[in-house]
Amino acid sequence: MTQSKIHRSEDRAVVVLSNRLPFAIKRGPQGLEKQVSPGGLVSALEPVLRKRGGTWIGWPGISLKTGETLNGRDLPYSIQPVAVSEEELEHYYHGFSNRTLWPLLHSFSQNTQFAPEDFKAYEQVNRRFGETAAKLAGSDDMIWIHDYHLMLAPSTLRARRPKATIAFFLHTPFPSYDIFRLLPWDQELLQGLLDCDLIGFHIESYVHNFLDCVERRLGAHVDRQRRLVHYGDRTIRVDAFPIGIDFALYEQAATLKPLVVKAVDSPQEPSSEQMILGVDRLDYTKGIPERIRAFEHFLEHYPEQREKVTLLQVAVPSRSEVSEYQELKREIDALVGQVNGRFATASWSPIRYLYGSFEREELAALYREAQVALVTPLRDGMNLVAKEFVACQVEDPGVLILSRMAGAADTMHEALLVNPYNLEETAAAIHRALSMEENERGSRMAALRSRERRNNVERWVRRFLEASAIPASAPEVPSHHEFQTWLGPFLHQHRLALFVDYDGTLTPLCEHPAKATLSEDMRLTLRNCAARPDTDITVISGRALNDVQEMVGLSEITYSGNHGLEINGAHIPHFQHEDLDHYSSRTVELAKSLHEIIQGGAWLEEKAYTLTLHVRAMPQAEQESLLTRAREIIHDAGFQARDAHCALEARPPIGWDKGRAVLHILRTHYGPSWSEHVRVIYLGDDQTDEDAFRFLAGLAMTFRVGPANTLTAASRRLPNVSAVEALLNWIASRPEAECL
Ligand code: GDG
Repeated sequence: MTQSKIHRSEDRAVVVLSNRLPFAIKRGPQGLEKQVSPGGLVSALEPVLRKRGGTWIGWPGISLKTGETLNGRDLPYSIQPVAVSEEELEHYYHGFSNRTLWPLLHSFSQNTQFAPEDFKAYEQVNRRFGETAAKLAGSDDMIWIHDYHLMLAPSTLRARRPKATIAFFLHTPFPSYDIFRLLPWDQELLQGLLDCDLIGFHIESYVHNFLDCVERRLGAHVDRQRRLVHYGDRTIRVDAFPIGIDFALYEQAATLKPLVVKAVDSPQEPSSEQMILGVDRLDYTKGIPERIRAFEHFLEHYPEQREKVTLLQVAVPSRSEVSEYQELKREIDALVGQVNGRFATASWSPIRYLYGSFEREELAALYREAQVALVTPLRDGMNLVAKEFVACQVEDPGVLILSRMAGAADTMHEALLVNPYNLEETAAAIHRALSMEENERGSRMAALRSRERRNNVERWVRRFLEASAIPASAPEVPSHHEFQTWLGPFLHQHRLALFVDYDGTLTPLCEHPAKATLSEDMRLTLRNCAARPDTDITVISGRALNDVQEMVGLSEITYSGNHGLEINGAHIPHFQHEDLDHYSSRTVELAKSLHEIIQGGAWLEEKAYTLTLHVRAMPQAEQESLLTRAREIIHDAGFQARDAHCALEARPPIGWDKGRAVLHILRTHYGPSWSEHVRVIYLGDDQTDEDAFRFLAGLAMTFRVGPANTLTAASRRLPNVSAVEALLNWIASRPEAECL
C-alpha cells in the first residue's frame, strides 16, 4: 500500500449505515433519551467518526412521533434516523432480516421462511436507507454499510451516486452456494452487494462461498487469487477482515476491583467450585440447548466432578417477538430444570441460568472468574465472547472451549476446539479444561491473548478503511486462457452458431447510430471467425436489416434486423414476418404522433416496421416525462413499448423478438434437432437481447456486455466491446472441429 493511499483513507469522512443507530432511544420524562449501545462495533467505529467527522444512519429503535427529533448536538458526528413503520418493521426486520436471512446465512435452512411480502418491505426500507445516504454523503466520503439487514441499499446508492465509494461488511457467516441459492431472491441480493466497491467478510471460507455464488448465480468473472470480481464494467474487491475487540477496554475492566462471582448461592463462604461460563444472546445459532446437553453428558460420565463445578449460563434476551426465539426460551428453561432436577443436591445446583444482561464491568468480572468459557455456537460469523473472555484472563489463566463452527476458530486455534453437536467430545473437552495444568493453560492463553491484543478492533477498522481507499481497478478483459476454460469444453468438436448484437456489442454506443461504425480490427476478427468452416455467424440488431448489413459489410454472414422481424442470410432463405405488412402503415401513423411530442434533442429513428425514440442527447431531467408520454402513445396505437439504452422501442405486437428469430435461424439452418448438431453462443448488451438470453437459457452460452446495473438472464458478463473482440479472437483461433 502506498503512503498516499493510506493518507487518503485516513482523511475521508465516514458515513455508516446500520440497521440500528449507535445508541438505544427511550422515551423518558424529558423527551427522547439516548443510551450509548455497549457493542464492540459501536466502540470501534465511534472514534473514527469522532476523528474524521461523518454521519451514522440507522433506525432509532422506536417510531418517532410527528415533530419529535433526535438531538445529536452532544455528539461530534451527525446522526440521521431512518423511519421504519410498524408494518415495515414486521416484514423488513422481524420477517426478511430475522426469519429469512439470519437463519439462511447461518445455514439453518429448516428455520428459513420465504415470504414475498417480507422481501417487498425489505426492498422498500433498503431503498430508504440508500436514498438517505445518497443525500447526505459528501463526494469524497466512504460509505460503510453494515450487515445483512441492508444488502440492497448499495444498489440505490450506486444508482444515485455512481462515483461514490461504497463498502459493505457482513457480520454473519456467508453460506455455501448450495444453501444461499435456496433463497428465491438470491440474485437480487448478490447483485445488491456487487454495487459496492469493497465487500468484507470475517473469514476466508465466507469469501470463497460468496465468490462461488456470484460466479455461479450471476455469471460474474471471479479472480480468486487477487480477490476481485469483474462484473460488467465494474471491479469489486472482496476480502476477509476478521473483526477484533477493544482488547484494552476488556483487559482494563477485568483488572478493576474484583467482583467475586459465586457459582453457588452462599455469599458468606468463598467457593472452591470451578465455574464454566456461557454468555450468549438467546439465539438458536448459539447452541445453548446442545451445550446444556453436553454438560449433562459430562456430569453423567465424570461423576467425580459433581458438586465441584457449575455451569453459569447468561442468556441475553433477543428477538423475543419471533416465535422460534420464544420456543427456544421454553426449551432452555425445561432443559435447565431437567438437568438440575436430575443432579442437584441440597447444597449444589449444576446450572445457574441468568436470563438478562449485565454491565460490561460485571461481564468482565464473570469472564475473569470463570475457569472455563464454553463458547459452542452451532454457527457464528465470528463470536466476540470468545475474544472478550481471553482479554479478561489477567490472572490465573482459564481455558477457552470453542466451537469449530465459529469464525473465531479460524484463528484461535490454541483453544480446545469442539464440534458442538458432538456431546461426547464437548464433555471430554470440559473435563480436560477443568483438569488442565497451569503450564498448558498459561501457554495457550498467552498465545491467544497476544494475537487478540494485536488484532484488535481498531486494527480491523484501519485495515478495512485502507482497503476501501485502494482505487477501483479498470475493467479487465478476460484472458485467452479464461475463454478456453469457459468455452473450450463446451465447443469441443462442435460446430458453432454465433449470434452477435451490433450496437454496444460490436461497436461502442454512440450519440447517434450513424456514428457507430465498425472498427477495421473488429471487422477483420469477424471475418476470421466467419472464414472457419465450423463457424456460422449472425449479426442480430434492432436496426433496419439493410442498415446493419451496410454497417458490417461482410457477405459471408447472416443478418437479422428490426429485432429479428427480418432475416437475410448466406445459408437461409430471406425471411420477413408475415404480419409485418399489416403494420407498416400503422407504423407511419405512430411516427406522426410521436413527432408531435418530440423535443429538446430527442429524435425518432424510423425503420419501416419498428421505431426507436432516442433520448440520449436530451437533458436527463427531461427524459423520463417524454418517455412516459411516448409509452402511452405507443400503447394507444396498439404497439409494444420496450425500454432500450437511452431509448424507447415501438414494435408491432406480433409476439416476435430476438429469441424467436434465433430459433427460426437455428431450425431453418440446422433442422429441428439443431441442438444435436451445433453449439450456440450469443453476445448482446441490451434489454432486447434479454429475450434471446431467456430463450437460450440452458441451450447456449450467452454473454451480456456492458454495465451490470440490472440482472441478466445471460450466463456470463463481459465488460465492454474490447472483451467481445477478445472473445471473437479466441473463437477465430480455437482448434478446428475435426469431425465436420
Ligand atoms: C454478530 C455475529 C460477530 C452479551 N451479553 C452481554 C453483553 N453481550 C455482548 C458480548 C459481545 C456481544 O454481546 C455478542 O457478540 P457475538 O459476537 O458473540 O454475537 P452476535 O451478537 O450474534 O454478533 C457474530 C459479531 O456480530 C461481530 O461482528 O462476532 O458472529 O453474529 O460483545 O459482550 N454485553 C453486555 N452485557 C451482557 O449481558 N454489556
